[in-house]
Amino acid sequence: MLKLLDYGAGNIRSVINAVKLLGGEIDLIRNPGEILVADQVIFPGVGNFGVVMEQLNNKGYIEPLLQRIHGNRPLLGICVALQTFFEGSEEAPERKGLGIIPGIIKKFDSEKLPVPQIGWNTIAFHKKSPLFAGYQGGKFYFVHSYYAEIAENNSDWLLTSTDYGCEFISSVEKGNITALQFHPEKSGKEGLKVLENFLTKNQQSQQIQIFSENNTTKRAKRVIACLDVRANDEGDLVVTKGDQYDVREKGHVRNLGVPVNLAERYYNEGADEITFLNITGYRDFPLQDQPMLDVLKKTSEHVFVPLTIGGGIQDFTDSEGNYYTALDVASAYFRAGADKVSLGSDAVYAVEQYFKKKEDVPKSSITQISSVYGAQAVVISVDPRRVYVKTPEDTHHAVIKTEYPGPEGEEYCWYQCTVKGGREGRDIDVIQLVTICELLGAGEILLNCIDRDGSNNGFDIELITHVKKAVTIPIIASSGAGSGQHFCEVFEKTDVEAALAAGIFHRREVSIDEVKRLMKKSSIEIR
Ligand code: 1PR
Repeated sequence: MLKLLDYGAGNIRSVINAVKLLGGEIDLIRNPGEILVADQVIFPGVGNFGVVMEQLNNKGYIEPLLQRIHGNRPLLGICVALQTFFEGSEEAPERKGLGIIPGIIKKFDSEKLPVPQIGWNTIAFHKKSPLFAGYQGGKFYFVHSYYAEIAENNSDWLLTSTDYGCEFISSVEKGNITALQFHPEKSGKEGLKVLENFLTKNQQSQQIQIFSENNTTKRAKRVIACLDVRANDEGDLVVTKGDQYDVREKGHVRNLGVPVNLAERYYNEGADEITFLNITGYRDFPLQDQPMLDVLKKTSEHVFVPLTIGGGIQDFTDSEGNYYTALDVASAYFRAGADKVSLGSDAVYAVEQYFKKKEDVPKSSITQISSVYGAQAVVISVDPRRVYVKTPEDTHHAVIKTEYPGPEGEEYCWYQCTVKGGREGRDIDVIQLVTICELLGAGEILLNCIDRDGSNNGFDIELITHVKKAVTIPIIASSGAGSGQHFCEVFEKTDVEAALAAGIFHRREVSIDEVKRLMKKSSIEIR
């Protein structure tokens, strides 16, 4: 019997769905004894090393896990599970790891590349493994800030390595025990093949090719499809799309499709990630009638790339006086199949609070969620709008000199952050927002631009360059894509890690496949 170690980790639904899709059966381990009786165990992992070790300890899982590993009984660890095999981690120096492999998990150097690593990367083999039978040399999805270092005293475990500013261990294996730093359940068909090999105990190790000639691996720029979701006037949940955030046409909410169906279409077309934005989430509390939770649950049955969900993630008291924290809302989304949550309005309020009263910082929703699920699970969706000024002295905000002057010939502008879907401008600029959110624990920025949204005029390169200089976390460029060439432009002119579009994909003006073909032609690395 195949069992999944359930200790409160983030998104375990995707692993369960992947196993089911592959025709397997999987049960949850809910008490320590079951760890030893299962034929095969999957040990999933998302989140903070310290929290994971604490949860394993509280549930009494550490001893049976060690017994299982020392007894060479089949086990597959995923992501932070690999890191727990080591003696400890810089992420939580006060907590001991399982100590099976010598070494301490280190943090990536953000001077070299954005941290966390979020995205698709290849692997270089150091030995053969049946787990990779049939591997075609494709990329896998990684999401982590910490890594295991290659050393002489762990070379007996080293299976593959990957480069991200340095060469790190991307998988380990000894006998029947394997652990992967990447997420096979989020790595499309290539990842599902690895899981299938584990399930079927595929023993064709002789078929494995060693793909990397010089052991240098390659990471891809991500192409993301975004689905703005809300109820239309008939009460149906639809994918909609605005022009500068106005989603109504002749008084009616535009209906561009059914969320689950569109997400599946984009997965099949090669999207590297799917983002759902519950655009009226700030006024309809997401846990009330749960429509977005259902969308996530259904989508994660067929879509095996990362899913991000945003909208309404904030502390909330319902009409019966029940109080929910932003962490409660985020946890419900993770359990439903989300890999990342995105915060819009609440991030702006957190930054306002930060400037008013710095001691409230640990209570911000960003900090709450990232301290449990890890920074990589917290995206900040920024909705900025240009405010033109004649000279930099006309504002206390960070300005840029623009090539696109304002209505009265103004040569400077600053980017004002908004809340409630662009309805309300606040006295916070985009640089204040992203730098403070990074400080509070955010792991990625989804950088929209109201002026460009739905315009088909291309990404706002000036805004992206401005923001990219201010933070070390990854940035997703968003708003304005009108052609495949606009993706090439944003990747060639800026260092963003990902670019997102909505309208052109929904209206079938350009397919994701076509975007990727153009990127490849322009020598931009794709998945
Ligand atoms: O404030 O935490 O409840 O989150 C609400 C979320 O909903 C925010 O992330 C906010 O960006 C989003 N949102 C709110 N209202 C709208 C609207 O359009 N009326 N959508 C909205 C924002 C922005 C994009 C869009 C790109 C690409 N959509 O993600 O998909 O601009 O569009 P394009 O390629 O067609 O140009 P909270």
